[in-house]
Amino acid sequence: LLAGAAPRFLAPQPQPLNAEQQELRDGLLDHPAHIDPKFLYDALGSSLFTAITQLPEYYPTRCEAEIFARHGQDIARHIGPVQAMIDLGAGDCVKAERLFASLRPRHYVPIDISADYLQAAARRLRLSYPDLRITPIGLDFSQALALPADIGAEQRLFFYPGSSIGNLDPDAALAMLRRIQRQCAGGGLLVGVDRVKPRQVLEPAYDDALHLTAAFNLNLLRHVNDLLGSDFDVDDWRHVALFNSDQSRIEMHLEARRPVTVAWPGGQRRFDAQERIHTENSYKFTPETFTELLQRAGYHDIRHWSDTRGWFSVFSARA
Ligand code: AVI
Repeated sequence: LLAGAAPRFLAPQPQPLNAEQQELRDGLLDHPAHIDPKFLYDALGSSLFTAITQLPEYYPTRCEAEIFARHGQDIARHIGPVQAMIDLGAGDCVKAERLFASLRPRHYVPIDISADYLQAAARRLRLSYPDLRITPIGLDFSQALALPADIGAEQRLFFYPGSSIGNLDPDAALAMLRRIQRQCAGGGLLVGVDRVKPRQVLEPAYDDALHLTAAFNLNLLRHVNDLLGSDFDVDDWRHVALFNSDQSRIEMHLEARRPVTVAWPGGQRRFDAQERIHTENSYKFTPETFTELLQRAGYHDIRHWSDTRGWFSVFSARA
């Protein structure tokens, strides 16, 4: 300090935002605002989703399980021998586990953005399957799908159940299917896909009587607060789910109950009452639209199986 100069106190400067924080900020400043659905899955979000799959209204999980129970042997025959089973968005790994007996993989590679949840699931599996090699990978595979070199290139099966492919916009879904195709040339893909059906069935599945889906959607704001340092108050927001038949998708939004200003280090956004943040799309397919998508992504020898009501389909395709 120079003699006689008054001491100056600098206001603390906000830290520069990391890539994830920039993505969140850009989405919040957009019109309309949006948050990528991958941010639904912190530890609590993953647990809430597991609870949702047990709701009477949320049919996809039960329909898919019915397909594997009824047609598992036929599906396994179509797939052939499996060296490594790579489970995209594995969560609690329960779906893959049900197929171990029929597919008999030697190596199981569960991948999930929610790394802690995945590690706990892998620990549980290791106790039940001491002879199975298990390599859990905590990864956001929505951008890139780099697999460790020790996962052999032969007889790879990518397992992408639950219609998670439906949470990607059409261009991103095609890009994802192509990325998988490049990673498993000579192998295959087993993918679950939700089907178009009446709004009266679709909308309650995403807006259930116990409000678990509302909690799942609202929990996103707490996760964003953790990641971005924002000050969302969950009580200011309402869960909205609707079927957009033109786009063939369920949309989830969070709607401001009153005028709200949300601030984070270095920025803020004012939302009017009833203004929405778009938080998820869940696309619904017909067997024809999904077959065409697989063909465009370079797959062949495509077969599919459905539940008795024709609400859900499982596709097996060669890469
Ligand atoms: C994970 N994904 C396939 C679910 C779906 O049905 O789109 C996520 C979900 N969102 C609300 N409920 C469930």
